[in-house]
Amino acid sequence: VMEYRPHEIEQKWKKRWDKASSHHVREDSGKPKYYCLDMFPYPSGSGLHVGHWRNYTISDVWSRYKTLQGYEVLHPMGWDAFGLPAENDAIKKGIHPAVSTARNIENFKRQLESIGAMYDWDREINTSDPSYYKWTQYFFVQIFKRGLAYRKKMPINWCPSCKTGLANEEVVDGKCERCGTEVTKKEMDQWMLKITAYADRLLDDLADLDWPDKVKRMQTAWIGRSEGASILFDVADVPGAQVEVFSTRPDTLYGATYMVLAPEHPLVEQITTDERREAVEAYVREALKKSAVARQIVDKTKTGEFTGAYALHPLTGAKLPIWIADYVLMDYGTGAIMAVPAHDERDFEFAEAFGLPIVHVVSPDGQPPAEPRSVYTGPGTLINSEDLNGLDVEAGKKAVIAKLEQLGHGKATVSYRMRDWVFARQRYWGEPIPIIYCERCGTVPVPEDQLPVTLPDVERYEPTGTGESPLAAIESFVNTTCPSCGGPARRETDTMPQWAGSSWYFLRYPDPNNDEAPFSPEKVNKWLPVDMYIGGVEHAVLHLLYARFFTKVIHDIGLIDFVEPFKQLFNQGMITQNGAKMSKSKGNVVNPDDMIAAHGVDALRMYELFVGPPEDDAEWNTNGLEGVSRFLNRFYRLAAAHANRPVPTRPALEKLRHRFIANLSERMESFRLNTAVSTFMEYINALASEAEAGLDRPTLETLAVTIAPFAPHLGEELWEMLGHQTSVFEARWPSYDAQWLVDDEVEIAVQVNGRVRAHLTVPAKAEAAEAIAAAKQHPEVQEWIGGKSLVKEIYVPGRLVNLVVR
Ligand code: ANZ
Ligand code: ZN
Repeated sequence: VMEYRPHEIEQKWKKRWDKASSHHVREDSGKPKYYCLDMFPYPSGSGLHVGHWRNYTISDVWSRYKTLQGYEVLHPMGWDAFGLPAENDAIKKGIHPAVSTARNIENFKRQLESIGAMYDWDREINTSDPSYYKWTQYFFVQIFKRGLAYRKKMPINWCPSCKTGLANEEVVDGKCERCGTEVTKKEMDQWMLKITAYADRLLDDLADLDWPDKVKRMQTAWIGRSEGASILFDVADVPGAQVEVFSTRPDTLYGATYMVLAPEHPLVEQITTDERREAVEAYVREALKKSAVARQIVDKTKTGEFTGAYALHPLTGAKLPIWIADYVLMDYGTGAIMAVPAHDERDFEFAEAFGLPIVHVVSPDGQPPAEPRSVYTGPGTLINSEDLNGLDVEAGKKAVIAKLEQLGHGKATVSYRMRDWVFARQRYWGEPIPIIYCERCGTVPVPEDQLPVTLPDVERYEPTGTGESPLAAIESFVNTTCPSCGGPARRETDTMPQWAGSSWYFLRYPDPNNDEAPFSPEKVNKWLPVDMYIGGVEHAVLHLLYARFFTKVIHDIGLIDFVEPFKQLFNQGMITQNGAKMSKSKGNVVNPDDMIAAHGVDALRMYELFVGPPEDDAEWNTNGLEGVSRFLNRFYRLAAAHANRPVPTRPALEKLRHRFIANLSERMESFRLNTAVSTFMEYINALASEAEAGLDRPTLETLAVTIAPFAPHLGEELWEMLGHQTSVFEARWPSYDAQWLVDDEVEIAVQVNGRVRAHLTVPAKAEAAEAIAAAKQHPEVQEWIGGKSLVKEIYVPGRLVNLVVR
C-alpha cells in the first residue's frame, strides 16, 4: 500500500510550478479571460491566521476551477500598504514605516505562498511604492482638473492633550486612543472629493451588479437619496434674510408651526435678537462639543433655544418662531427645517417640550383627530390646508410644490445622506497630495511629468502639534517652486486617506509595471470588469463605494470603457474559535503554519472549505481538519493503488462517475464549496466497494482533475501517476452524460382503495400496463383484491399504482 506523504508531494509540485512559471498569466493564450480578485490585505505585523486563509482558499479554488473550465485566469495579489499601524509603530518603536511594512510584506508573502495558490507574483503591487502611488497622485490631479477635488473647512478629530489630529480609528468612544482625553473638533482646510456628484449613478448602477443584496442595501442606505422640496421662508424684520429648508413632506406645509436651524447655521448670528443672544450663544457652544451620533439619538430629551426671530409662512403669511436645536444637523439637507409637530415624531417631542402649537393637516379619515396634541405619520387626506383639502399625500406634495414654484418660494429637489469624501489626513504614512500653493498662481496641481511627489524620509513621525501633518515640519519638502511661474511656493503637506490606493488597484494588475501610464487601456478593457471579487463584508460601504466612484471617474476621463469594476461579489463568512471572531487581540488564533506542518497544505485547503457554507461564519475545529486529512489519505491510497493498472471500463463505474461529476459541478456552480468536498467523500465511499474489481482510467482521471482545484498538489501527483507529462491544469473539467443520471429501476407504492398495501420495484421506464400487472401479481396485494371487482386502475409513473375495488 502506498502511503500519502503530503509534505513530499507538496514540496515537489511547488518547485515544479516555480520552475515552469506555471502561474504566469498569458496575454496571448487565446482563451477567454476570467478575473478572480481577492481583496488585497493590509500587511499587519501579526501575520495571517486560518481565518484569513479561508478567503484566499476560496478564491484560489475558484480560480483553479475556472482554469480547468478553459479560461485564462488572472488571480493576482498585492499589498494595501499605507496606513496608521505602521506609522504608530514608527512613533512607538522608532522603526521606519517603510521598513516595518517591507518586513510584514515578506512574512505575508511567505504565508500566502504556502497556500499553494496560483498567484502570478510577477504582478504583485504595493500601494506604498512610488512606482504605484505616482499613479494614485496622477488620478488625484485628473480629479482636480475635472473640478471634483476642492478645499473646504472641515472639522477634524483633535486631541487637546496630545495636540494632534486623530484618524477616526483612533477615536474610541469619543476619547483619544492614546491618552483617554475627550476628543474635540478642530476646523481645518481639508481636501474633499465630490463623490456626491456621482450619487445617482452610484445608486442606479447597483441594479446591474451580481452582489449580495445586503451589500446593495447598505450602499443604498449610505447614499440615502430622498425626494422632496426645498422651501424658502422670509425672515420677518430682517430684510434679505431667508431660511431654506429641505422637506420630504411638502404636503404638510400648512402644518408648519415653527422653524428650527442647526446651531451651526450661518443665519443664527444674523437673526438672533439682542434679548436672546446670550442664551443662544451658550447653546451653540454646548452643541459644538457633541458628536453627530449623540445628537441624533431619537428618544433623547429635546433641547433648544428661541432666537427671537420669526419666519413668514410662504402660503399663509403666518409668523413662525425660529428656534435652534441640536436635533437638526448642519450637514444634511440645508441645515434648517420647517417643523410639523403633528406629523413628525421629533418635531412633536420638541413641541411638547416647549409648548409650541400643533396643527394637523393630514388625516386618515378626513376628520381632525380626537386628541389635538398628538402625532400621526401615516397616509391620509389633507385637512386645514385651504384649497388643497381632500387631496391625498402624494397629490398634496405636487400641489404644494406647484404653488411654491409659482411664488418663487420653492421647488422639487433631491437630497442625499452621503457627503463628499474628506480626502486628507494629517499623517505621514500616505500618498502626499500633489498640490502646490503659489502666492501668485494660487492652487496648482503638480504637473504629471513631475510625479511622483515622493514621501520624504523623516526622522520624526510625531504629529506637529498644530494639527498639521508631520510633513509640514520638513522645510525641504514644504518649500518648492511654482510649476507655472517658477516663483517660491509651498507644498500641500496632508496625505491621502487609507482608502486612496485601494480605489483603483484592480486596474493596475493587468499592467502592473507600466511606467508611462497607470495602465494600458487596451489591457484593462480586456481583463475588466473583475468577474469575481472575494472579500469580507466589512468593506460593504467605504472601499466598495470609493472603488466604484474612481472607476466611474476614470471612465469619464476616457481611459476605460466600463463603468462598474466588480461584476460579482462574494463575501465569505468569518472563522470563529470558541464562539468569538478569530483575532490576535482575542488570543484565539490558530496558526496555519502549524496546521500545515501537521497535515499538509492540501488538507488545510480542503478543511477551510469543508468547515461550512462559505458565506456563513464557521467554528474552527482542529479535529475536523484531522478528519479531512484522513479522507485525503484514503483518497490517495485508493487512487494510487489503481493508477498503474487500470481495468477496462464497466457500466457500474460509468454510472458512479457521471453522477459524481453532475453532483460536483452543480455544487460548484452554486458556490456550495463545502458540500462539494462532501461529494468527494461520497464518491470515494462508493468506489471503495468497486475497488476489488478494479478502477478504470476514466474514473482515475476524473479523480485527478476534479480534486485539483481543492488539493492542487495531490491532483498534479495523481495526474502524473496516470502517465501525463503536462500539468493537470491543462486538462479540462469533465462533463457528464445525462443518460447515466436516470435510475433504471424505481420503487413504487401499491395502494388498494387509497391505502398503501405493498411496495415493489419496476423498471423506471415501465408502461402503465406493465406496472399495474406487476402490482396485481404481488401476494400482499392479492389478499386485498381477491374476490372483489376492480373498478379503476391508476398508475402515477415512478410513484404508485392505485387499485380501486368494490
Ligand atoms: C417637514 C416634515 C414633515 C418632515 C413631516 C418630515 C415629516 P429623510 O427622509 O431622512 O431625508 N430634516 C431635513 N433636514 C434635516 C436636518 N438637517 N436635520 C434633521 N432633520 C432634517 O428626512 C427628511 C426630513 O427630515 C425632512 O422632511 C425634514 O423634516 C427633516 F411630517 O420636513 B421634514
Ligand atoms: Zn506661481
